[in-house]
Amino acid sequence: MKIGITCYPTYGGSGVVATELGKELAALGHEIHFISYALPRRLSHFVENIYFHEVEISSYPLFEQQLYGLSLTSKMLEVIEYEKLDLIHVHYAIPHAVSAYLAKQVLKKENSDIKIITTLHGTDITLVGLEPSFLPLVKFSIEESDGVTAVSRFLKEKTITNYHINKDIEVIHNFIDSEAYTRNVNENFRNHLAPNGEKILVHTSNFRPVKRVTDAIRVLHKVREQIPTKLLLVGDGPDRSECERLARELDLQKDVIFLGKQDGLVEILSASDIFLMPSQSESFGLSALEGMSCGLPVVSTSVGGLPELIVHNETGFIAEIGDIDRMAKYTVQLLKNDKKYKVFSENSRNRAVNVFEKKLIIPQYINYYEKVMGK
Ligand code: GMT
Repeated sequence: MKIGITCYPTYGGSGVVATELGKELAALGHEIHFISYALPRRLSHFVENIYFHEVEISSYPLFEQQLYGLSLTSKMLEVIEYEKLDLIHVHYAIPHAVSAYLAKQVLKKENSDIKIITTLHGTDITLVGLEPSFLPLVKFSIEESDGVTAVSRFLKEKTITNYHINKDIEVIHNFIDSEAYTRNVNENFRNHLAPNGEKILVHTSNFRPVKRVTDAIRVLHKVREQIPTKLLLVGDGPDRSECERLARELDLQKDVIFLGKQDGLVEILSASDIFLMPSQSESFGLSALEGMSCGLPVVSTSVGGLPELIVHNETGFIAEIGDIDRMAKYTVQLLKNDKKYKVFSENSRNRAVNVFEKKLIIPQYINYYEKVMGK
């Protein structure tokens, strides 16, 4: 198949899923055309069967704001026509699904039957899409897509109830390359981070308010009352300054290690003991899956799709949003009991491999493409 993929190219789960999916499809012989405003981060080197088309955003003195949605439609039109695409798969509804819909309408006049598949990832449905000004357009673009997938059962249900959508939505969970994401401890690195043999908690995110990163710092504060522990914070975003301020206020500036944006996640996850995910909203939790694949038990909140990923009392523990005491209690339980920790760590790895490995999930996308294409 010849497939166009549109996603946000920066850090973020939807871009990661889109790019890794494209790479896997290309490896299976499909021709993949990424259409985005910048090269997706995970597409850093040449891959056979993958092409990149940059959306040029026109500037003109009259346009005080950029016309990204329209520029994207124009680029889609060009790529669909000249590369003879069979379908366009857009990741994150806003504005990608609308841009694709418009391209399809333009091409109808030329008897094209390009198919549009939209994958819903999270805040496109649970937060941004619910803004009254966006809601009707998000609903419309979902209803007009030829196929729609959601990354969890939770997100599917939310879409149906919040947008009153009467349409089949296919649940296809996030996936992991469990061979790449496997525990590989670099003792020097671990000793550097925790020179006195401290335990290590880790959290990776884009530091948006929805991730409640400050809760991870408060959990560390509680855990340290019982066990010497460090917290690695990977990523960057709007709440980073607030996190740095809180770490200073709690006198944890030496124990909260801000690593910023990082590419070498496996090394960092492998050096850690427990993954913390205190999110307020999380449609699936790809970063927690990356941790699980590296053998980390996850202590998280019970929101969104997290219970579809984390099995309470088997691969980690689930608590209510903001319940710092409980998250700290669960963390201490695991850190204090080596035998229990080992069982949870193995369960985490096994669940990542047996349920969310890319070899199991990629065929679900291919089957869905074929269904939508009417094959
Ligand atoms: O919805 C977002 O926050 C954007 C999106 C992204 O691009 O980072 O994240 C979502 O998509 C991931 C991949 O499908 C999911 O694993 C994340 O749980 C989800 N984030 C949220 O729901 C907050």
